[in-house]
Amino acid sequence: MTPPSDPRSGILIDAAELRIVSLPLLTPFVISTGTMTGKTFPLLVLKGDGLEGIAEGVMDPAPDYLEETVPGAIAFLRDVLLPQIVGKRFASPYELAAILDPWRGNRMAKAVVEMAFWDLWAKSLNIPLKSAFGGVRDAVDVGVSLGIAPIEKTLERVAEAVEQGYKRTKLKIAQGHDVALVRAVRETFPDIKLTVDANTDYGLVDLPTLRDLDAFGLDYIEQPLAFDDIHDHAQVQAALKTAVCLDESIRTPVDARKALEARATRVINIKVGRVGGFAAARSIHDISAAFGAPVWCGGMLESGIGRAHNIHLATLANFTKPGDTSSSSRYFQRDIVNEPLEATNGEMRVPTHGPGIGVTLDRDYLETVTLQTEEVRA
Ligand code: OSB
Ligand code: MG
Repeated sequence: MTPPSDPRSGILIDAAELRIVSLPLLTPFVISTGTMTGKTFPLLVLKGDGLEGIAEGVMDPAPDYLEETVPGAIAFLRDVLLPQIVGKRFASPYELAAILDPWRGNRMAKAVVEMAFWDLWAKSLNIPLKSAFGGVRDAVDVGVSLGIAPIEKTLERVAEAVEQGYKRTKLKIAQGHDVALVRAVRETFPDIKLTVDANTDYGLVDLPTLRDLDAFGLDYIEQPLAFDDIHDHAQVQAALKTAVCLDESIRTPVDARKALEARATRVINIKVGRVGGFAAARSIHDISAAFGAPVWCGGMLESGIGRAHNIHLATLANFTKPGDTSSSSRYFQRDIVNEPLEATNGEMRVPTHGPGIGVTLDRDYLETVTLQTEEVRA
C-alpha cells in the first residue's frame, strides 16, 4: 500500500464519476414556479489518493429556479470542467477554484466540482468538512419549507412541523395564495417563527399585497421579486417593517455586497450549490456579517449528500437563523446515503461518520436510482 501523499503537495485527481440520479419524492413539492414530483440531479465523485470526494448539483432539469439545467450541467462538466481538472494536482480547493473561475456563470455546475474537492481535501487531512473552512457548531438549527397546498392541508403540515420541534416554518406563497393563507396560519399559531417564500412571483405593482403580509409578524419575506433583480427589492424593503430575504438574486459575493449596500435585503439565504461553492458561500457569509445581516442555509430538496454539505456550511458563526435542511425522510422513502440525516427538536447534528462530509454512499441503492453514468479519466 502506498502512503497518502503529503496534502501540502496536493491531491492528484485521477478519475471522476459523474451520474444523473433520480429519486422519487414522497409528496409533490409545489412552489410558485412549478411542481416537482421527483428530484433529478448530477452526482459527482472525484477520486484521488485512494479517497473519494462527493457532491451533488442543485440545478433543476428545466431552468425554472435559475438558468442552469441538469442536461446543460452534465455537458459542461463532462466536456469542459472535468477534463480540466482530472489528471491534475491541487493543493487546496482555492487552487482548484482558480481553474473554474474564468468561466462565466454556471455556478451550480462549478459548485459540484468545488464541493466534491472540499470533501476530498478534508478527507485527505482527516478532518470534518466544517473544520476545513472554520465551522464552529456541532449541530445546526433547522426549520421546514412547506410547498403550496390548500389552507387546511397547510395548517395540518404546520401543526406537524411544530409538534416535531422544527424551529421555523416557511410557507411557499404565490399570487392569490398568500394573505389568506398567512392569516390562517398566524391565527392558529400566533407565536411560531414564520416566514414566506415567493420564489419571484411578485412585482412592484404588488406592493399592496406585500404590505398586507407585513402585518403578520413574519421573520422575513423571501425573494418577492424577479430572480435577477436587486434594485427593485430596495423599494420593497423600504416599504416594509418585515425584513426582505434574498435567495435567487444573490449569486456572488459582489451581489451580496450590492444588495446589502442598497438595503435591498436584510437577511440572505445562502445555498452553497447556487453560489459556486464553499469559498463563495463563506465570502457571502462574511460580507453579511460585516453588514450586521444574519444568514441562513437554504436547500434544494437535496439527497443526503447535498444535505451533509449544507449542514457543514451552516456551522459557520453567522448562520444565526434556522436553515431549510429538515429530515431527509420528509422527502424521500429512501436516501442514497447510509447514515440517516434526521432532525431532532429542530436540530440537525453535523454528520461525522468519517472525515469530510461525514456520510457515505449507499452504492447498491445508488445503482438502482442512477439514470446515466460517465467516467472521466486522466
Ligand atoms: O426557494 O428555497 C427555495 C426548493 C426548491 C426550489 C427552491 C426552494 C426550495 C425550498 C426547499 O424552499 C428547501 C428544502 O427543504 O430543501
Ligand atoms: Mg427560496
